[in-house]
Amino acid sequence: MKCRVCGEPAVISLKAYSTALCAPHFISFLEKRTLNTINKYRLIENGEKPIVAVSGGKDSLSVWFMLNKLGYAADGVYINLGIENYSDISFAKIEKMADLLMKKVYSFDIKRLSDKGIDGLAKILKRVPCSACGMIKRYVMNRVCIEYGYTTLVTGHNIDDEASALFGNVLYWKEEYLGKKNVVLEARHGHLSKKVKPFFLCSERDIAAYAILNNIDYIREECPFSVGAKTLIYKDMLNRLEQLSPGTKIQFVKGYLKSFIKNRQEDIKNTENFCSKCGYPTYGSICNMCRVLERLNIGEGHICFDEYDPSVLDTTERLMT
Ligand code: Q46
Ligand code: ZN
Ligand code: ZN
Repeated sequence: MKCRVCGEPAVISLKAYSTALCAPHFISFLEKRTLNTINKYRLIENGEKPIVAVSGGKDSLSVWFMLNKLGYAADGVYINLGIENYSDISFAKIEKMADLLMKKVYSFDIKRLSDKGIDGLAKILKRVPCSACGMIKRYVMNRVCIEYGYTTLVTGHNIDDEASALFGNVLYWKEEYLGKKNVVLEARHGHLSKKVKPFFLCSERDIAAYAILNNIDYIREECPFSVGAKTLIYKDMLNRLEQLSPGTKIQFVKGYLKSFIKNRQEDIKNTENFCSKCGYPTYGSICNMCRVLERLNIGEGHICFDEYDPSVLDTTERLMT
């Protein structure tokens, strides 16, 4: 197998494009594709200040690395879920990348809320961990953007994430979610940051290859709560379809964006209120996060952030941490 561009041995084949590429040409292919996505969908425009939601996994660390390489100076934001043998390792990978990029990371420790990790907190709230986690992440990440002046929250979602979430929503006709998913969600009312997904046309496999070829040190383990998740089953099914018919996932997601989204955006705008306690967007009168704070009997002061800033550490300090 030879690289289609230079004829050197290829390291990856891209079936959806009927091509194979060597390491340097694959890296530049993925970077160009991402840059085209950013420009075509106006994900990050002149004057915007992006921040990347980082988890320590391949997708978020790769998008953080790539954006900075492409000239988009982006800091990071991390939610420490307090999961033993997972959260600390994840944060160590994030710090390492922050040092390399010389970028700041804001982190929110979930133990600030109840002294417990996500599973303990979820039990108190009578929710499953992923539902509590999703709600807290959405709230906290949006709040970091607004409080620290970032205009655009970047996530590492890829085509496999998008296609599997869409598949699940269609399968159970979850109309309340259909139409809300998009490659870009615009900022609103000064209380909701813009949210973008520069990797939404890149596959998980391509991003893993990009991370490995760039020596990005990411956490290989998945979050323990993802085991048995339906989205993993959908991903597997869609991968099988993709093998039989390359390009299926891209068509599925692009088709949704073209035909479904336009009709739904107006409905969404009309159903949004502001929380009477914290002022952030909600669909009821009080947002879910404020309900959690009430339930735990704690105040808004518990939503605060730690900052890791490699540019203020001297070299010795950095080497010791
Ligand atoms: S939702 Fe669930 Fe993920 Fe949160 S608790 Fe882990 S698996 S990290 S995207
Ligand atoms: Zn080549
Ligand atoms: Zn609120």
